[in-house]
Amino acid sequence: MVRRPTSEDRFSFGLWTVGWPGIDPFGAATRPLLDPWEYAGRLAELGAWGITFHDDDVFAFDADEATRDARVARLSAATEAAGLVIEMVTTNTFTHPVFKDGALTSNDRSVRRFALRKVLRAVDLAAAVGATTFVMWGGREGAEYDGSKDLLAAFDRYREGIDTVAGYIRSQGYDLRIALEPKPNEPRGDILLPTVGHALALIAELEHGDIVGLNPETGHEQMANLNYTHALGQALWSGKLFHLDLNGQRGLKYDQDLVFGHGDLMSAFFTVDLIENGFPGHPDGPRYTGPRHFDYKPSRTEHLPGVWESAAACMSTYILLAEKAARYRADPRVTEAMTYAGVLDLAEPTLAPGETATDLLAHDDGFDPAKAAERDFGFVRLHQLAVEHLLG
Ligand SMILES: [Mn+2]
Repeated sequence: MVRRPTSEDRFSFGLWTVGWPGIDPFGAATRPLLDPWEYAGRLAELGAWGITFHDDDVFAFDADEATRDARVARLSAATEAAGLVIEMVTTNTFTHPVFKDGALTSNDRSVRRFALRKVLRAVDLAAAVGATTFVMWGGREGAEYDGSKDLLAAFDRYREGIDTVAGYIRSQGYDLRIALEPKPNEPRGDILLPTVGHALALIAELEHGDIVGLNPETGHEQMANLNYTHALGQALWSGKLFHLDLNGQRGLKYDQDLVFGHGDLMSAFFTVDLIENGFPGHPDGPRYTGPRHFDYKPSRTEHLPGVWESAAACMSTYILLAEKAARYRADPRVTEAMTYAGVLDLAEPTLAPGETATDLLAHDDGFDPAKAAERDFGFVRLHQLAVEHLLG
């Protein structure tokens, strides 16, 4: 029996997740689309703590001011009544045909100016509803054809766009941080900022980079054949893990957005282990303190019961993995295997205090490569212990 999630778990869901009616490039909707406020009560009943949304999840792209305000007010009231928080808001700069060549990096300057206005208005909305993270996913920033984009200018415009938004957040005094969401492809053939590493490199070039971090998504890294837990590790190491999108992906194919753990379960185990327990051997090391946010899609084979079933499954799987990861870390056999493997030795600096490269070159410490090469690391035994905890 899995324990019921509580607000302490800080589980949150995008409205577009449970609210996806099943439209895909080949098929029409398989479920009804509910109003955004109808999802809040149901998610709260399941034990969720928060919700997130794109501007256009709540009001239509071309909604007038009065409609926009009325719908946001209605959602805020429903959210508050359900005891949920709105922890993150983001902008839809990908659905409307105007964004077909991108938003902040469209070749058409008038589109870039319109997109920036739309993003800035969503920042105001985020602050108004009390969100503390503002996600920017540039799904249409990219190309199908290498000759169609001046890449130097595209990075300049991307930097200009993000810095303009970050500067605006700062000038308004909002308690908001931007989290960039990398993705390698889909909907564009190639998307700019395809991985966590690319996004970190762009952040380093920003004027207001201190309030810009990352929102890495499980499936997005795995679509690039990369290790999601490693991506989280480097983002944490860089002080840039601001938010998370947890879901499931099975290998190199379209973005599946499966229930968390319904893809690479072993990888999900180590993802939860890192989030819940931090880096081994670093009790005071950097930790993720944000929401446990799910960005998945209930499969289009499911009708409404399956929607709620799948949302509950994301949370149950997370809880089960967290319990197993805690037992893994507490197991003396794991400590012994980690010690044998040298996992905890990596924290010791390679040079001694005050030692320079010249000192290192001058000093013969009698190291015998042939002898050192005989070392057995025992990584397989350590991993098998993880497998046994995961299975048992
Ligand atoms: Mn996705």
